[in-house]
Amino acid sequence: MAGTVGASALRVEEVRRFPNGGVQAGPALYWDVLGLYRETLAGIREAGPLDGVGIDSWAVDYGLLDERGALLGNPVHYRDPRTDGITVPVPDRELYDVTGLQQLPFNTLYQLVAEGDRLDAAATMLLIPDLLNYWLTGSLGAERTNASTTQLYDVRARTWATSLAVRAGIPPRLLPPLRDPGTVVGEAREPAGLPVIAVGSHDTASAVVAVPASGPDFAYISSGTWSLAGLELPAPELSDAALAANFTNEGGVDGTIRFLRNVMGLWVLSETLRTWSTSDLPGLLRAAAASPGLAAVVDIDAPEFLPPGDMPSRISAACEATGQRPPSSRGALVRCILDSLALAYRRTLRAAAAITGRTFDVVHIVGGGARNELLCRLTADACGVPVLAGPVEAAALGNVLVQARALGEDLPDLASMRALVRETQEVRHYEPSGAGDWDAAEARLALCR
Ligand code: LRH
Repeated sequence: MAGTVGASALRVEEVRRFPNGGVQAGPALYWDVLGLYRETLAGIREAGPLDGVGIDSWAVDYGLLDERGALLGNPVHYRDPRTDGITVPVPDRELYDVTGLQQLPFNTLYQLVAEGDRLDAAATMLLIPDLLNYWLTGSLGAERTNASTTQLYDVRARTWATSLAVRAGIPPRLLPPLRDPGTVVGEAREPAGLPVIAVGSHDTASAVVAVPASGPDFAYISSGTWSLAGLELPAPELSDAALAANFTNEGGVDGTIRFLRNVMGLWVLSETLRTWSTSDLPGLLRAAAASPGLAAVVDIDAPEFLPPGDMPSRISAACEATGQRPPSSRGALVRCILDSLALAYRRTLRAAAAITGRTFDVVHIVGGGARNELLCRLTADACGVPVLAGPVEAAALGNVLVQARALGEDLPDLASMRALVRETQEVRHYEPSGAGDWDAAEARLALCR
């Protein structure tokens, strides 16, 4: 994406699009990280003269480098089951006290433990954007918002949690110096001299920068492959209630905390389309809109929906296991996915508010899911507050806003960045319609959980 930022001006446009996804090769599911690097270089070239470049990506995954800085093996995809059954000798309460992170099987901590003695040959671990930055510039470092997703980062001290790493058997030498979003990583080797800037390199951190909130009482859903649903806080929330509800405290831009949960997201829908070998999403969404609402709901966060595969069969099985009639048409199945997502947003956002003692009077949906009108409408109905949907390209906007500030643009704080997003980007408004008995659906699902 190429972005332009100025007084009353903010634009991003697509320069180059390429597929990204898991590559199953033999027993492991990998990323094609060299392909990503090649496409990144091609995209930078195609964008023409630039003032800077910033990279953000999904979290938790990494490459290991040897002493010379050469890649040791191909980065593994977090949906690979290699962390199944992996544990660390640190009690959950203590782990949460230090890192504030939700337990997800694919947190970097567990992935590194799963590496076993392969770590012996490694000198450095670089998360994906840091790895691409290293290849671009030769500079080694760990940008803070993404470092905060590893479960190896001390959320209060804002340092690597080295003693925790040692107890888990992870050599602290692997953890490179931390850098803040908005600092300069270095100059690209190609095109020579191009400033490479650390942004909120966790895509969700960049997306939350571009949430067009006008006041403090908002909830957000960064909606894409995952739906990251939660609140922005000034400090981590590490209470027993937060631990029990498995909320995460990820680091945001400007020292904020993203208090949220990973809801399984549109991944379930995209895997459904892949299973059916169709790309007719608009047709399926029309059929879903015409299907009766809340006919069947599943716990979309259940672990069986994490790995790639046949989601329609898994959804039917989940309905049967909970005494509900499985959806009998494609439209009904897509409706079941969207109803279940909206129900998970309601559960998650209400829990976030209850745990923190805060309230929200609007839910912002940013990212690709903001285009899905039915999902936005269902979210407004489920949560009982208005939904403001957009911008779709929130992560790219948050990325260029932080770059622009680093390069001298007058955007002193998140509020000024969000004001510029409000002024320049399309945002759609959905009022709750009162349709659907969401209380009953929630109670029905709670009984089955
Ligand atoms: C979204 C995301 C999310 C992480 C997941 C691995 O793209 O970065 O915030 O939990 O990918």
